[in-house]
Amino acid sequence: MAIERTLSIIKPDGVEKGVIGQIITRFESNGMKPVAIRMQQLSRADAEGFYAVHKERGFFKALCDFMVSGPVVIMVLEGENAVLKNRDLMGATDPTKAAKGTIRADFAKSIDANTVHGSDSVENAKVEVAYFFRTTEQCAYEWKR
Ligand code: IDP
Ligand code: MG
Repeated sequence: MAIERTLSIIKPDGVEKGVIGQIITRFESNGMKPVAIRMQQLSRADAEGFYAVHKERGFFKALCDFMVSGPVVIMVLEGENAVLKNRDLMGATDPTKAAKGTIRADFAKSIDANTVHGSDSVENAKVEVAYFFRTTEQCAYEWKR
């Protein structure tokens, strides 16, 4: 399997709840390593640009309002099959439908405040990683097998 990189965001509700460490532990215990991490208060322009694919959707304004409501933790995760693995660990978008033991099932309150973002394809991961991190801000990690 290929080593991939994916973008993960711990949304304002996850930061507020104090579960940054627990969420990163889930990534690390499932074979993914952060290669870049930054805590940031997103501006409205940051949030709208990041979620531009959803700009015609009814929930776009609420989503951007939520994403600027407090600081987030943005990170690049690296590991085998990282894009899908992260999506599996996150659980479904709607936390009431998320599988038991997933991040959203365990920590999320609602579809708006659903604790984490994760890229949904290798192609989108490249775009999303580049949106937040310069190449020089991403560390190289030598995988020991
Ligand atoms: P994802 O985060 O699981 O990839 P997307 O469909 O890409 O889900 O939507 C981006 C974000 O927009 C979701 O995480 C969620 O917070 C919000 N969202 C998506 N669908 C709805 C909806 O039907 N109502 C309200 N918010 C939504
Ligand atoms: Mg998505």
